[in-house]
Amino acid sequence: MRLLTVVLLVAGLLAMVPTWALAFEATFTPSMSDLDDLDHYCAYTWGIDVSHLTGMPICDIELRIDDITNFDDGPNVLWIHLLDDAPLGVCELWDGHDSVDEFEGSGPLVDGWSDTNGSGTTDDLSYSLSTLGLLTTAEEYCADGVLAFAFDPDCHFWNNGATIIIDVVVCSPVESTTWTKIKSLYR
Ligand SMILES: [Ca+2]
Ligand SMILES: [Ca+2]
Ligand SMILES: [Ca+2]
Ligand SMILES: [Ca+2]
Repeated sequence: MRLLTVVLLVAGLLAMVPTWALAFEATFTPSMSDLDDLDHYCAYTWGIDVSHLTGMPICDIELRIDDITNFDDGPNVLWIHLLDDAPLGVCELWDGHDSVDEFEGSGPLVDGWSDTNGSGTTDDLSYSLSTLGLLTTAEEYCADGVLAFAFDPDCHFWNNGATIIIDVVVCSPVESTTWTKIKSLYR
């Protein structure tokens, strides 16, 4: 009777402890931190290894490009896409200085951004895939351990670096193992 009482008390106490969840950020930067200053003559893919995050709920994925500005005051556009796959790291491709979005149809468009405030003024770009409605697609893309972004600068964009931040949640397995642990204590 005493043993049963203790077991029930412990079980009751543990039932009051909520399953904990720990949120953290995984930050990725490319090997060429500024993506080679996004040269007009080129297009870029950036594949990142997210295999260590497999199975963890993703709250958001954010792409940032710091201090970006076009090299002159002429017409310009920076095409940005989300891709399912690309070689890991940064690949620089030749597009011959054209004005065509090199990755049209390859994956969802994140933005076709244009610098409208002149070459002397920089901007910090920030794209939340959750806000853009692309998080579910991104999670599907992450399932095989690789997520990628693509950039086609159709002008030349100085910048101070690109970053991808993935917000994930790690959940405690406490609830599923509680009863097993209690029983093992009294064997
Ligand atoms: Ca280009
Ligand atoms: Ca500018
Ligand atoms: Ca192009
Ligand atoms: Ca993938």
